[in-house]
Amino acid sequence: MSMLEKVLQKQIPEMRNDIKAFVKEHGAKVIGELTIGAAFGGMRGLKAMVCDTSEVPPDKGLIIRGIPIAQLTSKLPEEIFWLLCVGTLPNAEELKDLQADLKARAKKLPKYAFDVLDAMPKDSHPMCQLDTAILALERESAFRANYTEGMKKDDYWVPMLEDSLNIMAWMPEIAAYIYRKSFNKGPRIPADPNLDWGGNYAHMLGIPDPTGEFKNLMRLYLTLHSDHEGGNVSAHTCHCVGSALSDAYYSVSAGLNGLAGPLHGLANQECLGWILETMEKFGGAPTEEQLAKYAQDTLNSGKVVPGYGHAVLRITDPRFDAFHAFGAKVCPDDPTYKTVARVFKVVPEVLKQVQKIKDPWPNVDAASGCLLYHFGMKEFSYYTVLFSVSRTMGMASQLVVARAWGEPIERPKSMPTAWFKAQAAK
Ligand code: HAX
Repeated sequence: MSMLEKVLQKQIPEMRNDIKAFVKEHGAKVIGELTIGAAFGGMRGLKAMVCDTSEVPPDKGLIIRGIPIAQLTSKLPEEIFWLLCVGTLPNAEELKDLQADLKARAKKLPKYAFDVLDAMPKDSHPMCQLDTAILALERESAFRANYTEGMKKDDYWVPMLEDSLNIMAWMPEIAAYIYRKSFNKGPRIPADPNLDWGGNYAHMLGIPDPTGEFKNLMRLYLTLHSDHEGGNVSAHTCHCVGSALSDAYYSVSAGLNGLAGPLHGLANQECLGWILETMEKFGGAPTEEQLAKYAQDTLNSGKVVPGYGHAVLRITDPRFDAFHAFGAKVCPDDPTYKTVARVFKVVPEVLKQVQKIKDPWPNVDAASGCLLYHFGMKEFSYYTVLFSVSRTMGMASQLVVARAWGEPIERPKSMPTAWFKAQAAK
């Protein structure tokens, strides 16, 4: 048994009993109110879901198990996965055990995953390819096999962890293959057994990396995107599908389909596109005045300025700050990075003039693209796949935790518009 499973085995019964007792005692307490605006407004602000892996206070940004993301930027993504699942960071021995487990699992990636990808048109969107490959691997699900045999409810989390770890272990090789295949980068690059999870993904992508900074960028990228509480589209979708006891392959693939939307994960591909558009229009890094005008023109044409705004945050996203700082260290003179830094100076002021925009500040997607571009990863349509590899950690850990405490099937009540109108008339 892996050290991760052992630690969880110890802590889960207590967590389960604690939640059960809490709900039994306080289940009838009222903790909020529901407005018509929230019902018609994407359920904004409705505190009706439980997520213990991370939280996102609007004025602080991402906090993973009590630790602000700004304090986690030097950690490896595997350490973050452990933190998400367990609630504390792993010690050196535990980290080593998790890394060895992921490497052993990676070797068992079924080859038919590549056959499925090879059968798809080369120009299928990389996100569609990724989601399809993960879904195809559902055949391997330990959860489904155990459920069919009649496993006890208290044990659901064990095969859910098993499936989640396999998806985590297989994700980098599948994602790297999609990159190399879709963009004619040459044959698949075998894993390097000496590298960590994130470093190995960077290695298998095959981006030239003489300084090792691309590997560092990937580690940072995977850490920063790992989780963002439970209500965002991908986390919520994964969670909802999982609540029907669909296994991790079904659930993660479903969550990734949500991440592929332009208002969610796809924004990072759109964001760099917007930056490059400005550079093309003005023949290099635009001035602050030119950028302000371009942002205004974007708004006037009815489009959003990608990389800015957030459904929950009301500050500059600390994950943006982390990328910004990485760029300042590694490529301060890169014209695309310079443009991103300049946009950060002027765009919030432009967006502040639009009353309806609640958050004029940059989100995580505003800076990541220019760093990828700097290292030569110029295929925008691939960027959300990087996000997906990372967000798998959040979705998978949330699935394990939900099965651990026995969360029931999700089933909010919907009502017709006429019912809401009748309530308003009362
Ligand atoms: N540019 C122009 N208009 C914007 C805007 C922006 N950057 N951000 C918000 N608005 C508009 C909204 O479109 C909305 O207009 P309508 O009422 O006409 O539809 C209005 O302002 C109110 O929106 P809000 O309440 O401030 O924000 P929402 O919670 O509705 O939406 C979004 C949050 C992130 C979707 C939004 O800010 C947006 O579209 N931003 C640009 C796209 C983007 O960067 N997405 C990535 C977000 C991070 C993420 O999840 N990554 O996965």
